[in-house]
Amino acid sequence: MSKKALLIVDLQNDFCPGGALPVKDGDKIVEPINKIMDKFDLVIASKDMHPEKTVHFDKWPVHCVRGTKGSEFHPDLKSEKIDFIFEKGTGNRDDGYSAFEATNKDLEEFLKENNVEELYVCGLATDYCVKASVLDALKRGFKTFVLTDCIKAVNVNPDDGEKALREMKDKGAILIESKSI
Ligand code: VGL
Ligand code: ZN
Repeated sequence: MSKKALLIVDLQNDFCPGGALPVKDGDKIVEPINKIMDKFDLVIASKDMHPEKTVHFDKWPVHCVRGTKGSEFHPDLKSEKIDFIFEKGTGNRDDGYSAFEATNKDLEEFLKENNVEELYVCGLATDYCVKASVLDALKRGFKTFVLTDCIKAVNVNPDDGEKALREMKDKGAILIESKSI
């Protein structure tokens, strides 16, 4: 039987208000995500997990450094329901935006071994790690859904989130709201 997995991207303190690289309203998606976790065969998450020194910090403020509070999940996320955590951006020469770049386990292999054919993606941020993960999932042939009320964008430029959504849709992602799960 093919399975459905929920992928929660980078719902970490540093991407929420008060964090080092805050996404506006990043914390607002915790509740709708908590509500849908039980509807999936598998719940997995990615974590941005950087070393203290990395080329990534030439472009971004220092965030999600391994061992810091900022790298932990938002405290209200029901993280005990997460079956596996994929760490990415762990080297000092890569950005590691996509969960498919995880270094502690190969996400594609994991999904195939678990007969996952449908991947539902939510989390932070729409215009970077969510987008990169969704496009990589599509390239690998997964039926890929984006939960539009369970994502938020960094919006370095004001319409980056909108553009990212359009690009994901154009490349084959299915945009849905969490209430229709
Ligand atoms: C992210 C910028 C830098 C993300 C990670 O999780 O979307 N964005 N590192
Ligand atoms: Zn990062």
